Amino acid sequence: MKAHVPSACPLDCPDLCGLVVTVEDGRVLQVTGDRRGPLTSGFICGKVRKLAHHMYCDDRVLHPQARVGPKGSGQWRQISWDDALDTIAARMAALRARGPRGAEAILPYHYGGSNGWLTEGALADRLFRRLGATRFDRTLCAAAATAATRGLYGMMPGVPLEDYAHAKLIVLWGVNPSATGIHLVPVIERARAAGATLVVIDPRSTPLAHRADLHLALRPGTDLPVALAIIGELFRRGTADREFLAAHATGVAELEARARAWTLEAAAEIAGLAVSDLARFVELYASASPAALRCGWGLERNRNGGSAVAAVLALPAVAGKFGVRGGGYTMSNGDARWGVSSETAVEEPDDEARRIVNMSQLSRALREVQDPAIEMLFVYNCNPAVTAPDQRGVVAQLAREELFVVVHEQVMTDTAMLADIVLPATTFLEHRDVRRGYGSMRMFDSPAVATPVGEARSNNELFGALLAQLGLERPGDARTDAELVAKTFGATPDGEAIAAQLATRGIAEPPNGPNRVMFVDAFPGTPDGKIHLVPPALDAEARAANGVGLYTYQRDPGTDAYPLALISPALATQISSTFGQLRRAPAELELSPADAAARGITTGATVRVFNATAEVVCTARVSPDVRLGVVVLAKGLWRKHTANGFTANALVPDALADLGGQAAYNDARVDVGTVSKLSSMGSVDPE
Ligand SMILES: Nc1nc2c(c(=O)[nH]1)N[C@H]1C(S)=C(S)[C@@H](COP(=O)(O)OP(=O)(O)OC[C@H]3O[C@@H](n4cnc5c(=O)[nH]c(N)nc54)[C@H](O)[C@@H]3O)O[C@H]1N2
Ligand SMILES: Nc1nc2c(c(=O)[nH]1)N[C@H]1C(S)=C(S)[C@@H](COP(=O)(O)OP(=O)(O)OC[C@H]3O[C@@H](n4cnc5c(=O)[nH]c(N)nc54)[C@H](O)[C@@H]3O)O[C@H]1N2
Ligand code: SF4
Ligand SMILES: [Mo]
Repeated sequence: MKAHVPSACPLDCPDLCGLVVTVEDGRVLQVTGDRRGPLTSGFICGKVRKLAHHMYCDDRVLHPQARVGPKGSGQWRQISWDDALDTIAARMAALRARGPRGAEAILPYHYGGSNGWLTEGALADRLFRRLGATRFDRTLCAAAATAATRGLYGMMPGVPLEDYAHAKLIVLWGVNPSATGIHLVPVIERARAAGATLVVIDPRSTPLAHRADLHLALRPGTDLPVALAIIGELFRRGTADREFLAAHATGVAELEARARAWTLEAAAEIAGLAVSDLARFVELYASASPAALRCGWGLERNRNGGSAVAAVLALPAVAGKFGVRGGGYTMSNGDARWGVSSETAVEEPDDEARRIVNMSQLSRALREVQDPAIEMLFVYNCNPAVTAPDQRGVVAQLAREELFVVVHEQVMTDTAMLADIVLPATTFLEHRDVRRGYGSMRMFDSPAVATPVGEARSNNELFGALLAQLGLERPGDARTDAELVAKTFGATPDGEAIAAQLATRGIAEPPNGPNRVMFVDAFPGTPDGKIHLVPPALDAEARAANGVGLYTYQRDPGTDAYPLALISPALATQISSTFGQLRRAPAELELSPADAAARGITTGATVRVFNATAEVVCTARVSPDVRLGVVVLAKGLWRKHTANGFTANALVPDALADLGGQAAYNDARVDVGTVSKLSSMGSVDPE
């Protein structure tokens, strides 16, 4: 019998859509949007409308399997869950038995691709903490932005996306909602219909840049001088809101000094912009209110990224844009105050004395970390073979015979291909999860609505079984999803209020309401309740990373040999690499008409994108939407999408941004050449 059941989309997307899922005999037939949340409005993106294709595709992992041939050869033997768990638990126990730090030879590796509180942390964290495995720093995404936001404002909800409808000026800075958070687009259109001005700051002409009143197509990695020059100019023109700053901010004089070092002319020169366009931005921003600034993640992924986000987020403070509905900034609305923590149910504190590995430097860790070296890598919720920097290094390390690699996955990803044991994982309609939004300020508790395919098991089933098998369970541990949820929400009165909301409609608002106005009823979560414009801790962190400190521009890493900036923005059809197995179209490198002409490249040509580390062979597309000196190869492509099995990540150095240990994807510098012939093995002869 067909049923229409409510669910929610936990994919790594700001919108957190409510869903209506049509299910028949445990099988998903259709997925559409519902109206429980304020943003979804009954429509969802094409990716999730086609979720059934993902769930029932030929690449789905159905059973546990062990490799039989050499690593990566794709030869597998189906094994039982019991055998798989025995093998893994025995290896873990043996490493642990070597001594007090023996288990540090185990490295868990995970991100939050489509995972909420039940499938991201919970029993996995409990297992690896109790084992004493190497700890792990989650830095593939938002690490620099989070460090900057929390440093300046602490935990503080930003402008709710639905409040952009009230804005008279909307600034989209390094963000492309047309692909990465589509429900903001109609809100922006509503604001524009009511007379709002739209500014887009992005090296590419994104769909909204085409419609914008002003598009600043800056060079990648130059947001810092641009934002500082704007701040400096606001001070120079006397339009900085000194009264607001005196009441609500520290570090004003210090920021002013560092910003005044930049003139509009100097910033325009470095960023490749017209001075008049920068001046126009200053005028617009100084005069319009409410002004809503949506900061994305494009600007954090370079050596200046943390400082750049900090400077951009300082703008509404300097210009006095808070205190009205629709005024201020939005970075991550995951910082809404919920009064509950997913940590509560883990039952095992993190031992900060244990060593930690930065996930953005996976190849380096597998190659260099000693005493003990990493012997077992346990990957879940993640696809590092195509999402981490230094792809060549990562692939070479994963392919080492001595490294035991376990991958818990829904589909046979490029990472799973390099595993010793692959375990079948449920998708989000096949297990329960609880997720709070980072754009939409809502939380959903979404039950399992479909029967897991094959022998797929959820993360908590897997990690719960390993805890039991290794004798690491303790009396009173919350074990089932229901117990974990009860423990999480039972810990505080706020949690109980949220649980009551979730129990009635599956959706909850933050205890103090979702649509707060910054500096009216939402204030910085810093200890003194003030904005810290130059937080000493961030200054010190940046200094440790770049030798000079916060707000100090590090020059472009381009060289004569590799002059082009390679950026890797999101695809509309995938979430990072998720759903990539469904993509048939080959990878396309986009480049500007002038850069293409200078190299004799036309659309459809096979090209080689290269630097000293690697090369990627793919098809070129000449596009007027890309600015001079920039080439674009999307993030999340799979190895099958290029002619030589490497993607943008092979060209990405494993150096880090200035804050948060963030991967500096957009610091890749390359050149591009045509390719005369392509052998069947994908090796190339450069022309
Ligand atoms: N469809 C879809 N939606 C997604 C995702 C996806 O993969 N696909 N990913 C999700 C995840 S994990 C995240 S983190 C978010 C990311 O959401 P966004 O931040 O919107 O995504 P990106 O495409 O990475 O980057 C946004 C823009 O930054 C620009 N950019 C690149 N370098 C710079 C720079 O130096 N300065 C400036 N100002 N702009 C720059 C790019 O051209 C791009 O248009 O989206 C989420 N939503
Ligand atoms: N070149 C370049 N690379 C980038 C970026 C960039 O800008 N440029 N940005 C990056 C960004 S923004 C991000 S967020 C990262 C994302 O990096 P990843 O997290 O590695 O990427 P995803 O594609 O989201 O991979 C998630 C995987 O987890 C699996 N999965 C989903 N749910 C579950 C579950 O419940 N259990 C288990 N066991 N598995 C599950 C999915 O099938 C999928 O294969 O990539 C980064 N990579
Ligand atoms: S990926 Fe984003 S837009 Fe698509 S259904 Fe999920 S939350 Fe909504
Ligand atoms: Mo991300």
